[in-house]
Amino acid sequence: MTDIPLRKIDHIRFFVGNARQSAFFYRNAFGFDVIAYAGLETKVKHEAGYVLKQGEITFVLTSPLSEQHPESRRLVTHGDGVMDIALDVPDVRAAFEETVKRGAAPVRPPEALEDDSGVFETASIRAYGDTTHTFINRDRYRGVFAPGYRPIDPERYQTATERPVGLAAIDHVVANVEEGKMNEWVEFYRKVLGFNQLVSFDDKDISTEYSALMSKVVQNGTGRIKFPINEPAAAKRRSQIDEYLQFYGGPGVQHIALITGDIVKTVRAMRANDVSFLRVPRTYYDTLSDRVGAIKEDVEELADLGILVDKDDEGYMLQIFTKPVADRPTLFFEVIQRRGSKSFGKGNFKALFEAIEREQDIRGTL
Ligand code: TYF
Ligand code: FE
Repeated sequence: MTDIPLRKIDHIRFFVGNARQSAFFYRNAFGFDVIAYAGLETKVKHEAGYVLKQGEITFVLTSPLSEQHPESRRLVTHGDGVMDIALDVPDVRAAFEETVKRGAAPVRPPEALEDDSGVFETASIRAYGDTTHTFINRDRYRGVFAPGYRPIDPERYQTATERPVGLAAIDHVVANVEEGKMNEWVEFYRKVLGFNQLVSFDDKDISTEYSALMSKVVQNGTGRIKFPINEPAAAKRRSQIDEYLQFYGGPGVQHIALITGDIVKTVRAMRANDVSFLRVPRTYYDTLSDRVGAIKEDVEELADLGILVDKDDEGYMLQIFTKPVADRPTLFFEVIQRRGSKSFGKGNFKALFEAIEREQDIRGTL
């Protein structure tokens, strides 16, 4: 199918129990600036919203202000998590009408929201589980984020955080779907949005002794938007994907990978801010040089911080994974630096999944 013209991921919207406190976390631990707010003080009655920015990354955190909020049940079903991956498009109506014609389920029809700052256009379709994609166009909008939002009160937060973390952009956003559904969702992105399949990992690539998963990556025509899709695969013990599906109460966003230009600096800063990362055994670093050859970074330093390295024929990449950021073992983050490689770290899957399984074992969910 032909591409639906998409410019980039505009923002990721999280639905959380206490947006005020989540904003504090993403600001002080992840290094985001809190730039805008919506809520009772801005005449928004049903929810509170905080807009956070770092580099090109925009996160929006929303919480319902009463049970009457149409999405309030999400919190019981899913806990905190991603509700929407918003896509910046040149033409909201065309994107909505064409994707619905190709089989997408409509969630909200095209709407032009207006305030003193101009016109803000939006429309939404359903993706996996309760996750949606909102098409957004802000070409005729000059406001800080969207109607209802005002710049954050400087009494509340100074714009710039004192300790820069250096996260720059979203690299990919990963979905977990039920067993047997991965190919259906790959087809959805191909058919409905005109994405291409980039790579595929089967259970042989990524099974450890105990558990397994399969994964395919779809991307848009420009390669700027990448969505890996995982499903659990049968194995001796319970897959991490099954654990996610149980605790999230269905399919949803598993992890968001954020690009940095200097992963050592970024991970140092996040660790200093008390972000918890997964650890692989120290022996991982004994064979690192044999596996990836010469790299610019100091291997001792990577070992101290727990940063993983993988390479392909175009270069290498460095990556690390946080532990889940909520009480449920659901959403987590990846920090990634690319030095030529376009890969997803296949060479790290075994060490990484074993590290995840050690956490599952502690939780009693393996
Ligand atoms: O996005 C990816 O494909 C990599 C690898 O549970 C990965 O980050 C895949 C599944 C998973 C954790 C990491
Ligand atoms: Fe990833």
